Amino acid sequence: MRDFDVVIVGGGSMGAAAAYYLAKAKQRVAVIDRNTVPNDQGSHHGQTRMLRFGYSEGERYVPLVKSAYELWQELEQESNRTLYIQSGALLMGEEGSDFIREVLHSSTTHDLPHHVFTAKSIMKQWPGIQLPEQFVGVMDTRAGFLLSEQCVQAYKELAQANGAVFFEKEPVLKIDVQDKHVEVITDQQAVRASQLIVTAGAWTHQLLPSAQLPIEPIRKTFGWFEPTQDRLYSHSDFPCVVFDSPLGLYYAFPDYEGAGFKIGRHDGGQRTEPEQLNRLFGAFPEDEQDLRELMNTYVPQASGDLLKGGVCIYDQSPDEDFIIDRHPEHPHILIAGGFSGHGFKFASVVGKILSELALEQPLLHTIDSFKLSRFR
Ligand code: PYC
Repeated sequence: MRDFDVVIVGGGSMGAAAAYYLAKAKQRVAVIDRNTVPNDQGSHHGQTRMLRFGYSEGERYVPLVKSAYELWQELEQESNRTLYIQSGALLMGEEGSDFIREVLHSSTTHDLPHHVFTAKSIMKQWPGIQLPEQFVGVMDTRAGFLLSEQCVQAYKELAQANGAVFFEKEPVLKIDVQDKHVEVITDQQAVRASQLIVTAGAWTHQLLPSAQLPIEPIRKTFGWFEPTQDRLYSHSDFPCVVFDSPLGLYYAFPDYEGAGFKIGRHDGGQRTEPEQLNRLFGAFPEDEQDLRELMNTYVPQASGDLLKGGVCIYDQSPDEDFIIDRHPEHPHILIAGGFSGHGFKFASVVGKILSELALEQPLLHTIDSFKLSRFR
């Protein structure tokens, strides 16, 4: 049996980042994933993820986003890759809505650079957007998008360069918890470590039934569309956008490197388990219909041919806030999950915090509001 200081189950964005920080701290680290790292089976594939500062999910996330951003910048430098495109993000909704109020509250409380636009001024500045007059938009100027698979790849390569070992395509069959160590049995081997970190996204609750994690996997779809008018939605002229609309909560990305206009729906989706997930975009009529309806209403020239569709999976917590904590019965097991479809941007800082927890160092940020005890 091979021995490590820390074994990480789940080599997606959070796990790969944690592996990097721990390997850099001279820990002997193993990462085990049922798929390759990166892969297109979980929650980090599909080219892009948004990074927003004026946070609609709550002002308490803003200090975390700021740290995450700095750590992504460090990763860009160390990996010598472009990982972040500062396109800005235009967050739109009805004036006075909870969504807009929360974005403004985050922006003003934390003194974030932002501009408020009326519907009319948005349509003038970005002719690809069509809005009813009761809408406003908050432009989060430092926001943008991360190249998600490349971020995971960069963390993996740097973790490996610092000695971390990645066991890919090795499903975990059993986690055997002892007082002072944990054994992880895969379909190929057993590894032992004094600490275990589980960052397995929509598989996390299955891997740790004793933690009774209130995580629900949700099927989500997104698609890339060919705009009917050239350059209207190109990343050099068009920001990331979020629509908090009567049709639902939608996010979209400008056309980057000719991939097309990418759009997905944040609310809704089907409750599933990863084994039952229908990974075929178009398996349900609403996969494309929902996206078309939003585009036809608010970004009509984006709604050209479907270039590509994708399916991913959210690991949803009941309050859509993260779960970052020690296992309630086994303090040598750390859990990070329940990222509820808005976690990717935080992977850098979550990886750092997981490494600090494992090393019993002071934490960069308090994780009190992410504790499991809030559900009990
Ligand atoms: O949190 O910004 C976000 C996001 C975009 C797409 C899914 N989540």
